[in-house]
Amino acid sequence: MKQLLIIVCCTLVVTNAQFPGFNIGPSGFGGFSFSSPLFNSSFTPSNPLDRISKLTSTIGNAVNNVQRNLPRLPQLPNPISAFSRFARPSSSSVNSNSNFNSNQNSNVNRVSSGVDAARNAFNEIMNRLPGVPNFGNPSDLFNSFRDSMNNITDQRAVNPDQILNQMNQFLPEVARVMNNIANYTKSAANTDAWRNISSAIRQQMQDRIQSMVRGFSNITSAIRNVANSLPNLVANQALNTTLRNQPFFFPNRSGIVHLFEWKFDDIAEECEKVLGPNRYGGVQVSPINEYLVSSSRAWWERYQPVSYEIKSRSGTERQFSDMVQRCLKAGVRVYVDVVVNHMAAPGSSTPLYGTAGSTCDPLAREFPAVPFNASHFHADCLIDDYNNATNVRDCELGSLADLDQSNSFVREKIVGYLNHLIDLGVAGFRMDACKHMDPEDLKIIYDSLKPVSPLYFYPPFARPFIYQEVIDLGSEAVSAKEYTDLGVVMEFQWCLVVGDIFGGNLSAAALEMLTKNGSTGVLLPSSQALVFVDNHDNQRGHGAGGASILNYKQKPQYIQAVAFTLATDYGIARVMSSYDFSNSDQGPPEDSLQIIKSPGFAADGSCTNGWVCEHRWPEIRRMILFKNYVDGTPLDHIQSTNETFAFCRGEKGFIVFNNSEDTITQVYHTCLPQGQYCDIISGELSKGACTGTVINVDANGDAQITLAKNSVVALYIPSKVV
Ligand code: LAG
Ligand code: CA
Repeated sequence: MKQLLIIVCCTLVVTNAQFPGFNIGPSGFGGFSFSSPLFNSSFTPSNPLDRISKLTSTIGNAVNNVQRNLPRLPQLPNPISAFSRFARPSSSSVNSNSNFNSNQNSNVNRVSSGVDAARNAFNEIMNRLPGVPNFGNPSDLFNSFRDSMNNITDQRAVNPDQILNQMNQFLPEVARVMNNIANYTKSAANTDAWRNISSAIRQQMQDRIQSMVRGFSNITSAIRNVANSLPNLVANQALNTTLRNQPFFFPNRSGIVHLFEWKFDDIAEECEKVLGPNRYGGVQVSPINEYLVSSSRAWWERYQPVSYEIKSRSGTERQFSDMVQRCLKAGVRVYVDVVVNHMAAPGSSTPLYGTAGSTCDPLAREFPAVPFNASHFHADCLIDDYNNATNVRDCELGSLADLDQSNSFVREKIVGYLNHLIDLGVAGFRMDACKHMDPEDLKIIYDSLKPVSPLYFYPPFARPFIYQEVIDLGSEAVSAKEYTDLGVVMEFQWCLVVGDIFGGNLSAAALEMLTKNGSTGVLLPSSQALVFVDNHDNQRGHGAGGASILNYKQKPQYIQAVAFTLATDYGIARVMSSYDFSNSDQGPPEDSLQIIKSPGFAADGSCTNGWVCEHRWPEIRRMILFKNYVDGTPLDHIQSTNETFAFCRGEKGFIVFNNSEDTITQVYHTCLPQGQYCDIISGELSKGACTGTVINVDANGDAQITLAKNSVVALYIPSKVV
């Protein structure tokens, strides 16, 4: 684990060049910083690799110095005049001109050859990454580095320790070069002698400075390439992500909140104020690429793509990228809803317009902003037979133009879009409409994706998290099982069963099938399943599930269902966060210009302006804390009747449900140490006092509990009053 973090850190440092704003090269210089709490905390002083962290910050400082001293140079047509403009009288200009000239000349020589050397070296490394050599002479460093790679054919044979040792050796060299450059630019900025040098030397300098600038820019991209190639090296060393089932939650966090239709700026703030502090694991955003502007601005316009430009009712690419970084800083991962089965459907007029202003003609299959044309789509036919997999996959879902994912250009465009999102720091994807795409094609697409970048605190070489929408209630030609080798699959039976149980149509005892042990043979394997009470479709009668599905409108039942989903040990949990709706097409709250309204917040933390914000409901956010706390404990001591269902999570937590219309009092075994516990559904422990129901657990771990109709009581160690 330690090694893992270290690789993350070093790569993080070396590749900080990827952060927006840092851009060395002819277009100018921006901010550059290495600070990161994770980075700092990952090194212990006794660690021999501590040195790497020090060196990398030395390099960072040097680069900062270079930037500080050279700020405007590349933007001006004549670098020499830029230099003289920078030149300020200083005591150092007492040097005689000739001395100064020859000193500076040799400085420039040294620097530009240093830059060239570093650039070449980085390019070499990039071509062939670290092996296992010993370096003697620093000047042979980079070559040895490359040569040592020649014999390595099996990635699994690569030893990360040795690679880190090499880092230890090559970073000083980089630091040295960068420091030289920094010193040089400092002296250049502090003297006015530049004005006096001969025109011949000026010319030479101009050339060299330009080559230096080019060198910088090459180094930057080479470093970036090194970092991007690094993930191919030690695959599988740390964490097996080949099943793409790791959501990459930060420690002691879990649960993905779908902030349906939210704007990026609002999501960023929500990450900082609510999701981070309440220890949610991640946030799912609604489709962010350009889609159809529908006349009614229905929510479902997001499922009619027009291009892969990131511009939606939620905001621009810039806003999205800022949001990802702010959420990451708050410890919250970001997942994007990705629609690539189809493009927009024909409408009543032509052309149709997208949210970025692009036009398209879906009937003619023309989407010039991608560009897609008729050759990239399946032949025209409507899906009309769910017992026929080919019909389901190669025909149109409700006349949405059906992309042909076996076409290499189509794949390339999809992979390009997803890789771009990875570059922006996302942890993974909700893949829309997977039932309607061939798993073989999806496999090729997923296999072509880059690893998530260590720059954003992912383990090295990890594959993105993928959760696929395959609505399988057991009766169709396409089954969810066809997709579980590719990534996680949404378990839609969950919505149905949990809805029927808490809706009062099924015995509470049936909850057992929603535990890891009880689910075998009934549900998908727990490690490949994502579960939720409702999603943006079935909460409003779209998709499947009909009247069984619970949503925020049935509050007590809904809270029970969500509490159960978060308390059990099955699957990865997602929490729906809605806006209030009265008809099933209705889009998000908007103003008179059709701009989505930001949520407002009442004093008690609940949302206003038409937003429901289930994720802020105290019962739900406290259950996230419960979930995190009991993570890894066994689910046992199941106690069930037709109306009630209770279980322990190790000796850390206990929960009990009553799905009947009657009040029930009963004694339960809680597995908890003796004491008084605050029920975290009805209240919480605040300054040592419980604002809700207090439950007495006796010396045997038993407690008499009275449950109101359709209610749940949850206790855990942190809610112990005394
Ligand atoms: C999904 N998963 O497989 C999404 O979760 C779901 O929200 C999408 O349907 C669907 N697949 C396609 O991505 C949604 C609405 C549909 C809507 C569609 C496209 O549930 O009702 O269809 O997005 O916008 C709409 C109209 C249809 C019409 C269609 C084409 O509602 O009546 O046939 O557009 O014009
Ligand atoms: Ca299809």
